[in-house]
Formats: sequence, C-alpha cells, structure tokens
Amino acid sequence: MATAKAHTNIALVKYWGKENQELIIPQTDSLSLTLNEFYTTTTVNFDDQLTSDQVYIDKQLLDQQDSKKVVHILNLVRKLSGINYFAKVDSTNHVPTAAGLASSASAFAALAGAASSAAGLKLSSRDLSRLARRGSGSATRSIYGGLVEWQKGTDDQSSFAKPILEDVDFPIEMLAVLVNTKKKKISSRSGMQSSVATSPYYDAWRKVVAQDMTAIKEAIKAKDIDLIGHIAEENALRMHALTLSADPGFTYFNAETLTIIKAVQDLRNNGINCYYTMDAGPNVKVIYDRMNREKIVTKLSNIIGHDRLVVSQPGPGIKIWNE
Ligand code: 2P0
Repeated sequence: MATAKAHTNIALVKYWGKENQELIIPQTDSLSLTLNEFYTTTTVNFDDQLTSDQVYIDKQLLDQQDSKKVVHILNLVRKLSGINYFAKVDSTNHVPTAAGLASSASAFAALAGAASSAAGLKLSSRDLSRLARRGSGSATRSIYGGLVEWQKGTDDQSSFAKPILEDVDFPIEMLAVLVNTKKKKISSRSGMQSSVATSPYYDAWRKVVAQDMTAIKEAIKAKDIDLIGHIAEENALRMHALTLSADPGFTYFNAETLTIIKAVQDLRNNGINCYYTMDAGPNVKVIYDRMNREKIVTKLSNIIGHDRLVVSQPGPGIKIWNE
C-alpha cells in the first residue's frame, strides 16, 4: 500500500495533439508551471482478497467504464512488477473551491506514483513521468515541481518530462478564474484529435511551438515574467485557433471567458502587467508578478466575484509514502 500527492500543472506552451494515441506520444514539446493550490492524493492497495479493481474518486465508487483509464495504469504496473492482485484505489482531489479545476494531470501523476510504489517498484522520476504519461499527457509534467518541460520524444522510452526550474526563485504567480460552465465540454482527447486531423493550421502550430519553447526557456533564464506571460498568452491563442479552425469548428471559450480576457487587456492598458491562458474549458488563468496581485484581484473580483478567484504559487513535485 502506498500514497502519493501530486500537484496539477498549467501549460505555458501547450500540448495539443498526439502522434501516437495508444502510447500518448505528443506531436510537440510543451512546458508548464506546477501549481501549489491544486493537488490530488491517491492511495493504492494491492490486495489478494479483491476480485476486481475498485476505484474511488472523492469517495464515489466508479463503474467499469469510468475506471478504464485507471485500470489501464494498474495493468501496466502489474506487468512491470509481476504482482497479480487487484487493487483498491482511493483518490481525493484537493481544490480550494467546488468549481471544477480538478485535473487529469495531478490525478494520473499521483496514481502512477502510488501504484508503482505499492507494487514495490522504485521508479526513477523519469520512469514515473513515462508511466503517468500513459494515463494522460499532461500528467507527464506533474511529476516535477516548478517549471517543467515535456520532451515529446519518438517512443515510450524517449517521451518524458524534465525539470527546467524546480524551485522557482522569482515572483511569478497564477490566478485561476473559475468561470461558470453549464455546457458539457468536448474532452481534450477528442478535441486535440480533431484539431490534428482537420485544422489546416496544424503544421504552423508545430513551428509555433518549436519557436515558443526556445523563447520561453530564454525568458525563464532571464526571470522575465512579462516575456514568459506574453509567450504563454500568444501560445494559448494559437492553440485555441486550432479548435476554431477544425472541421467541425468548436471552442472552449464562453462569454465570461471573453469578459475576463478583456479585463486582463484593460489592466495591461492601465500599466498593470498580466497575461492570460486557457485550456480545454472556459476557465482563465492569469499570469503576473505577485507585486501586481492586489490590483488584479480587485479588478476581477468586481467582475466575477471574489469566491471564483484562486491565487496560486508555483508548487512542488510528487511525494510518495509507503504504508
Ligand atoms: C496542456 N491540455 O498542455 C494542454 C493544453 C489542455 C490544453 O493537456 O488525452 O487531459 O489525456 O493526453 O492531458 C489536457 O489534455 O489529454 C491538456 P490526454 P490531457 O496542458
């Protein structure tokens, strides 16, 4: 039996498309910031008394269909370790408010850590990152804290994350703006597949990411928060252009997303530097130097309400306990 705690991450240079669906090998590299305020803790117990795998998320037992991705990771761990018992998986998402920012990144990173350790495997961080990748692409990066790069590689061996700067020693901060969502969203998995298959801009996206990866690593070296934020904002808009230009076209934005984008632009026009990024949903994350936090929070509170804002610092890498 083992427990792991992994934090979610937000990509500053996005992953949006797979080269290999089964192994989850991406089309491009990506780079993210691990967040302190959002994490998952998962306990895995391999037990010879069990007659099937049992998966609990936030105390709810999942049915067979919903457990599939988790069982896939358990099967990989059984194969690697030679353990043939079924397992009980107990996973809790820790998010500061109820308004969903639970993430497959922290979930599959914590699962990979807890399951491998419970099975007696002592995986290196690189191999843990490779195992987490098999559950969800973004989980590859949640093994490490701080600023993290996922090198796309070409196969299972060569596709893993590595830390760029684990202890972030400059005052970058991220504000999650939890936008109301009623519509059922298009999963990242099918959204990115459709973008790769049908967007005429996909080739250009590969070139954009290669340039952005080089530029953002320079900006990180220089601890230049404005340049990091600018690159992240442009990269996010270009990723979302892949959804609009797919056939059929779609978007993750809603009206509130655009309202928050406008507010960030207004702040910037008034000399308060901040930048936005969005993922496969309508929430907006704002990137800024913490000296600007108060002004940004005040402005956005007036628009959307204080209870839908969560300030987060850079967070740590995975922790695993054997019990
Ligand atoms: C990212 N996202 O880099 C990008 C940006 C969302 C937008 O990774 O199919 O849940 O499990 O590999 O990791 C979300 O996609 O997709 C994601 P799968 P995942 O963070």
